[in-house]
Formats: sequence, structure tokens, C-alpha cells
Amino acid sequence: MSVPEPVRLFFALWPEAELQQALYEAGNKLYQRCGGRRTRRENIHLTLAFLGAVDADQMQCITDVADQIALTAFDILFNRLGWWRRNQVAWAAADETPRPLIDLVKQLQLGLSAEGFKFDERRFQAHVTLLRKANCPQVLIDSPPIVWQARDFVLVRSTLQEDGPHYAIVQRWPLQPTAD
Ligand code: 2AM
Repeated sequence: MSVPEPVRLFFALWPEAELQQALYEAGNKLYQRCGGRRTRRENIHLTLAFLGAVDADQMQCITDVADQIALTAFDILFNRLGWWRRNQVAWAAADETPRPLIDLVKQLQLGLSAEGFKFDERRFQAHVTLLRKANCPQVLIDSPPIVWQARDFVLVRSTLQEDGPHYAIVQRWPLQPTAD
């Protein structure tokens, strides 16, 4: 009898192709100053909760947690490009993290913690990783704002291949439409 392999999973906001392109171009701007390794365009996303290796029999409780979430859609204004010296990641982020995004992460983490998943104690810092192994001369770089209209969130499977990580959306959950 074959035993199903564990799979690496994470919850994320996943941008449309046009937005991936805009963020990729911002990443190119960072790349010119900071070097490092660019996130491939089709891999650009915002991680909400990283689960790591998951057994097939844990899938149901993971999707049950996401099924319970009833939050409204929101926009994120990405108006900062920056760099963290500690992990050499260069990123796009927002000055203000929208309340529903904070709630989404909190609710995922709470629900998943109850199922035994462990999360970083550090405060969630919403960001899109654009470069790894980067070395930027400045920690903050000016950039024209990019608006991300988050209308759903996704569960993603990650597989490491010779050319780097490949991501596949496993399931999508809509956020509730706003009143206007
Ligand atoms: P990051 O890019 O914001 O660092 C898929 O691997 C995503 O999950 C990555 O984009 C990464 O987010 C995040 N991730 C990977 N390993 C992680 C870990 N050990 N803890 C938390 N997040 C992780």
C-alpha cells in the first residue's frame, strides 16, 4: 500500500496576472539596486499563513478552518518598497495594513493553531517578497503606489523543483463583497 506524501501548503492572497506584472516591475526596480534573486512573476503572492508539510489526513481540518471565515473584501495600497537586512528579503508592502487583512490572518492562525499548527510569534508583517539574497543600499525605496483589490484568498501547494519553487492553487475562498 502506498502512503501519501506530505505536501507543503500555505494560505495566500494571489494577485491577478496584471498585478503580478506590476509587482514584478517593482521587483525589477529593486533588483537594479540590490541584486539578489527575483521572485518569478507567476510566483508573486502575499503569504497569510505558512503551514509547512501537511499530511493528507490533515487536509479536511485545514479547509474547514478556511470555510469558517466570513470577512469582507478589501484593497491594499502597496506604497513601500523595502529591504530587511536580517533575512536579505526585498519586498513591497503597505504603510497601512487593512483591518480585514489583519483579521484574516488572525482567524486563519487561530483556527489552525487549534488544529495543532504552530506560527511565528512575531507580529504579522504583510509583504510581497520580490527578491531574496538581496543587499540594498537603502532600507526604503520610493515607488509609485500599486492597488491590490483582494477579493478572495487561496490555499497553495508548493513543490521545490530544480528551477526553484512551483506553486499551484489548491482551493479558493471568496471574501464577501463590500457594500459599495
Ligand atoms: P515570504 O516570501 O513572505 O518569506 C511559500 O513558501 C511562502 O511561505 C513564501 O513566500 C514565504 O513567505 C512563506 N514561508 C516559507 N517558509 C516559511 C516559514 N518557515 N515560516 C513562515 N513562512 C514561510
